[in-house]
Amino acid sequence: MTVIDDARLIPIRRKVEAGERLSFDDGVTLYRTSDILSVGYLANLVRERMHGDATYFNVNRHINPTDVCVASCRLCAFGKRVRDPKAYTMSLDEVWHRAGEGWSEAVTEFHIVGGLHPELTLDWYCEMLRGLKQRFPQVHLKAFTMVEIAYLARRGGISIRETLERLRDAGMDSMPGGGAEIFNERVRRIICDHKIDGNEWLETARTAHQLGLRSNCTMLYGHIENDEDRADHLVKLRALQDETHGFVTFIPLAFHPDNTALQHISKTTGFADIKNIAVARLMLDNIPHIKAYWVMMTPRIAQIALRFGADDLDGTIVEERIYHDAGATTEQGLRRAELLQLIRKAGRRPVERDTLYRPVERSEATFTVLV
Ligand code: V47
Repeated sequence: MTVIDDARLIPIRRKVEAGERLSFDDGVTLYRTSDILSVGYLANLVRERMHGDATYFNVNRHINPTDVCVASCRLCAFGKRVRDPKAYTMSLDEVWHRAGEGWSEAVTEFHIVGGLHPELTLDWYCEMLRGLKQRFPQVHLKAFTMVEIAYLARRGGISIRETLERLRDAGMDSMPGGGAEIFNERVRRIICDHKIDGNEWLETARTAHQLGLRSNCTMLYGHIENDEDRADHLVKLRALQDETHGFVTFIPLAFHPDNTALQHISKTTGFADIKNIAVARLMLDNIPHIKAYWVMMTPRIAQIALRFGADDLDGTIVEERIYHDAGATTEQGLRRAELLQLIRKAGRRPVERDTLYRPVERSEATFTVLV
């Protein structure tokens, strides 16, 4: 039992201790309070109830086949116009070659996302996936945000379901959580007006889950959204999860303003980053994992988050572009040993996992997924 400084949290503590669901209003109250220790205490209670001391990480590699993007979102520093001399698009051979580069430790996951390229076709992406599976049959392909799927469907003149089926049949194993941003339309119109809207993002996720694909989900905070927008976003994710049970992990993403059209906005603080982890753990009672994405939070804050509701640090990554284009000063990748050290020094028990959280046993160059 801890001392609760903010009396508004007392009814919330009662609900959390009784395992009851929190409401939209509770979410707003949690975002409004400065009593971060009480919020963290409650989030840690839930985290330990669900996972004990286990803290997950994976050995993965990010691949961003192109930064060409037709969307021009104000929030983004990664996407470039097709004629921008600084834009790049990898050939299929380059994607396959890049996938095998980097550290010697065998990766268990490729995390593949890119811009909305006006010329790359669904067939091109399917060939990319088939080529990766052929060369790296043991590696899980977590590929394409709901935004990329919806764009490929629209360009190809086919349904979202058929697009997902074709990608799945070509080797897509699951999907990352990006592109959700904030579902509120007022905010979305300002930060990413050329993207699918919140309902379309949710509908695409629903279809993916109905096809048996698992995915992650995210929320971008620290720009022009308010407490109600964030609580609403979490409640909408929770409602879809009640229906499909398809979300594996939630990742709160802090807005990085550098080199974006919103660079006048201040960077988020450590306080906000920790708070977003804790509130997510409390509100998303049906999503198994909360990820403290170290690239975005810095390894130091991500480590603290392991005591405020997070049970996952993400992975080795090797080469990150989206956050580094927007001013992230963290490393491009971390070694497995560094992730182990961060987790152990937080007094937690590291568990290497695959994308679907099955434990992994490994030597340097090979791994076995324990089922
Ligand atoms: O979709 C883009 C966001 C996302 C900026 O599923 C920005 O395991 C902050 O989704 N500042 C990509 N955020 C990252 C992402 C992700 C990362 C790690 C793990 C997983 C997972 C997913 O980053 C984008 C967008 O929401 N983003 N620009 C920016 N300037």
